[in-house]
Amino acid sequence: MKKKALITGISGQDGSYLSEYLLENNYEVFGIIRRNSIVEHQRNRIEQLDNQINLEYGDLMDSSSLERILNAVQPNEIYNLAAQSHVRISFEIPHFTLQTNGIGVLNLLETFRTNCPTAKFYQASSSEMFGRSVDDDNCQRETTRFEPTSPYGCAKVLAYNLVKHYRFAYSLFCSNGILFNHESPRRGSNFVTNKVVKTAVEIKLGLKNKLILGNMDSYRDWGHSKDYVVAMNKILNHKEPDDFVISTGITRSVRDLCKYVFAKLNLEMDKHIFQDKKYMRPEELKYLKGDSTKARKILNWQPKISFEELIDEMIDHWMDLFSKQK
Ligand code: G4F
Repeated sequence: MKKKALITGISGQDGSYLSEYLLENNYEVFGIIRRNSIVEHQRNRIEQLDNQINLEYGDLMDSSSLERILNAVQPNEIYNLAAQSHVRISFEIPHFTLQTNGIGVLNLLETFRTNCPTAKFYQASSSEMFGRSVDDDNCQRETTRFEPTSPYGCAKVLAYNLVKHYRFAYSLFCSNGILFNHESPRRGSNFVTNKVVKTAVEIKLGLKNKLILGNMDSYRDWGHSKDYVVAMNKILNHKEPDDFVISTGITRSVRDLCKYVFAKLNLEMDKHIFQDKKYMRPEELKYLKGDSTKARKILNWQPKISFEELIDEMIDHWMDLFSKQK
């Protein structure tokens, strides 16, 4: 019998790569999508999988939909990837972010506990939970304290704690993957990597002249989403529920990212990049560098795609797309 995986947020970057990975590994894949007035927007990352996955309309804020779906599917594995995932926007819609990323997780945990308690539950926790906190060796790991610096980070800490609570209180298999930033050509183009790459390619092709950014001096540990979905599956197939940091261990500033992309495209940064307060955050998370030793040792996981390969793939993606359009 094939294992059944249920993915919330299946139409997002990670949901689409995870679906592909699970299908390759002989899973039956079910996904929850939210109603959207433009249907194509929800499906463009997963349309290549149209006949291979089962989609259901639902919402983390609608417990009746969760109950209907979990009850009918009886999944072996639940991956909760649904979220309001944009940190800066979480300052503008803090209530919605807390509801979806915090209470929404509680709704899903309760539905899981009461409808299919033998399933395994993965929660998409985030390095944003570390916020201001860095260990003495300049890394963040599973034992680093959480000091979130955004409504998004606060909500993710709530969800992380709920997941641990359900593990201990009800002996359920619930695990947190604490993922550092992970990108790909499927990343939303309002996140910094894809914004920089897409706009730089547009500048190269003469379609735009300016790239307007916020803070260029924050540091992030960027990996490839394709590598990180493998870790999600390994976390749920470990013998016991636990929490794991997933990261590359290499950190770079937004400025370094721009330097790499602009050099690759033979463009001068100073001529094209400008900063605007509107992209700055009321409080910035300045520095992320993950130590994923635990996942590397216990799960035998490691990232395979380098930063350079990741960014080159993103550049090629936009070059192909815009060149075709031209
Ligand atoms: O790409 P970002 O928006 O990602 P951020 O805020 O680190 O969050 C991402 O990673 C988290 C993991 O730690 C996830 F949990 C979360 O869901 C999301 O996937 O911003 C990265 C950095 C920030 O310091 C930001 O201030 O880039 C800086 N930045 C500078 N200019 C900008 C811009 N970010 C965006 N989105 N847009 C800009 O114009």
